[in-house]
Amino acid sequence: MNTNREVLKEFVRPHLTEERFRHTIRVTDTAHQLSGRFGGDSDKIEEAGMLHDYAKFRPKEEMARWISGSVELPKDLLDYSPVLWHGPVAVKMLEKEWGPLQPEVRTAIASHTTGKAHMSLYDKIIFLADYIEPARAFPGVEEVREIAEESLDRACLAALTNTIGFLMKKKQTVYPDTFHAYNELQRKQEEHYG
Ligand code: DGI
Ligand code: FE
Ligand code: FE
Repeated sequence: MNTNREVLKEFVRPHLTEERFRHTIRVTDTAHQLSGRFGGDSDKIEEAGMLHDYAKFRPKEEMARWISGSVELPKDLLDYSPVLWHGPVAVKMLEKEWGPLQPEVRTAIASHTTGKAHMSLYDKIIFLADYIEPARAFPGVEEVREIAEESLDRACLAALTNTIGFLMKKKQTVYPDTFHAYNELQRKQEEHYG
């Protein structure tokens, strides 16, 4: 068995519910499948997948303190849903509670919920794996899974389109980085096919 996986499992398990722990394993396995198709280093995928929801259950007040207190974390997060805070905050908590993270792992964890402009291969793989892991049942997820067989960019774009549409239909705000991610990938498609 992968020793790194065992170490990561025991590290994250106490921080997650059983259901969230199982989601974490599914995201990591899905990320490895995507990486087999699109590339990337498997140790980095493993770490980013296993750690991406590390801060999911931290109290809102604690996450808000991390955001206010860190020079690196964008303060505008505080104007948006607390659901968006656990990725960026996890990176800061992990530096203290786990150890140094490689840059690719940091940004993949930080951007896994919102996406961002100029996502790296790792950012896209974790973002997409979180969206399409086998237990996800959002409307439209099956189409995103099919696109993910062929194109990482088009699959991320489809996931972003669904999420933005879903948030708007529910009359919720959308974090600007989500639009930046959408715009960049949409523009890329237009340049290819337009
Ligand atoms: O932590 P997970 O439940 O595994 O998934 P996640 O970190 O992707 O959180 C997803 C939720 O965040 C999803 O239900 C949509 C919601 N959300 C709220 N505001 C925004 C947002 N997602 C994006 N991309 N942008 C937003 O502004
Ligand atoms: Fe998450
Ligand atoms: Fe997740």
